[in-house]
Amino acid sequence: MRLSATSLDHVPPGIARYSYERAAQEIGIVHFGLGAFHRAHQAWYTDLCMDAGERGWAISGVSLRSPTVAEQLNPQDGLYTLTERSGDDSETRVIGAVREVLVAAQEPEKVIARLGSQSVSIVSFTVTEKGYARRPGGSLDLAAAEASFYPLLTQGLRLRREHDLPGLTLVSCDNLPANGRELERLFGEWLAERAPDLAAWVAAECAFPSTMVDRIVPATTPADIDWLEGQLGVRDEGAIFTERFSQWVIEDRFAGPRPRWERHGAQLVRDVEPYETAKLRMLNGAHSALAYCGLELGYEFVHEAIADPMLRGLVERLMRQEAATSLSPAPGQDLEAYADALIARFADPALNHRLIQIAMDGSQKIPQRWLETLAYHQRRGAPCPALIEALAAWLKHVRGDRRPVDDPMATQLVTLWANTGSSGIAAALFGPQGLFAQTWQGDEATLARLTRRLG
Ligand code: CS2
Repeated sequence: MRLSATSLDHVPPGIARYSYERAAQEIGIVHFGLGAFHRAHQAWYTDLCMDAGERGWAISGVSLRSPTVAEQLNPQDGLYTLTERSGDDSETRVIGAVREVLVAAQEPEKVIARLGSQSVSIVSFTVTEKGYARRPGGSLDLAAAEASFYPLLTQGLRLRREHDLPGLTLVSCDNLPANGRELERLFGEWLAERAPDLAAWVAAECAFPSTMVDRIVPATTPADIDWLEGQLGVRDEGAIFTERFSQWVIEDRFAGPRPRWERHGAQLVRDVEPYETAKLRMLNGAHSALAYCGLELGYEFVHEAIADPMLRGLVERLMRQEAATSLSPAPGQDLEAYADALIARFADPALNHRLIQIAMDGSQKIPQRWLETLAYHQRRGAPCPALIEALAAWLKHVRGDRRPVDDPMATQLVTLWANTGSSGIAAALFGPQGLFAQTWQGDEATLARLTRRLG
């Protein structure tokens, strides 16, 4: 039996669940990219808000093309469970916040109608780094944008303007520096090309807060789903497993109403930047290093890689001496304590977080995770041996001869490798004309050091 509104009675009473009347909640949020992360994070905070009595924040989730999430959740009336794991403990909650999942490729009109409906005031995004359609230097790739959320968002906003409805708050929840500003800039570039008549209205009526989101959410495995079925008595094809830790720092800049997420642990702040940069350079930077160096050494999971004394040393150095020293912390932000907490989170074996999951889309991730730190230290003439080691492991990974490379630039990188060989690849990417030179251009000695590591 599948989990659903009717089968919920079969779930043991000890399992926590929402207590509000779902059918009475209007849709207040449209979310692009209803993957595991959103369901473990924003949807959970929003569920807690409605549980505490707030109304009208049901979520309409949009998948651009893949029907997978719709097939998981729609037969379950949008219901799914979130299980927090730590050591041997686990705690499961049935989440009611998601009303429906729309597949944009199948029913674009419905998505546009949701965006244009009066009850909606927030559009949020977890479309991953590549969903923003940025070129390596940061400008908008119009062709890639065409295949992402940009056209739907434009049509939805146009509908609002035609009906004299207020604008929307567009909340980016992806791991990009200044993600709100970035979305605003990229969407502005898009509008200038494709809908210039809408640009002034968007600038006046919409808001783009930046947010820092943090929760480690490994991909659910069939074994997880089987285990949970044993606990629940019903099968949840949309089940999500995560850690206990969760953090959401949101810039207080909204165009209209919003849920009181801050009553359930989110932090509303004036400036997200110090938290966002610390998270990207320390947590995500360490994660990517563990992924490429760990895979090279034959590890499968984050907790295995961090237990290796050599990798542990590398990550300690990367976080404390290279990333943390490149940051300007906010008052009260303790980067040493942050590094300690990150090591403990990585070491938790309950998560089974696969390195290959993190290794995905490296070309979209490493500029903000590693290259900005390298650029900072290069200006000061300070070496970054841990980051160079990590970069070498990434270069070896994208050569493509060890395991499949899941990256929108995979073909380009494999071809570059074939053309330049190990003596030329570092310069092709990070030399004066390199593909990533706009973020970090290595000096000769550093590029030579990097090249030697490829041996
Ligand atoms: C990870 C992130 O897959 C990855 O690239 O580094 O998804 C990471 O787990 C989250 O940002 C944690 O908040």
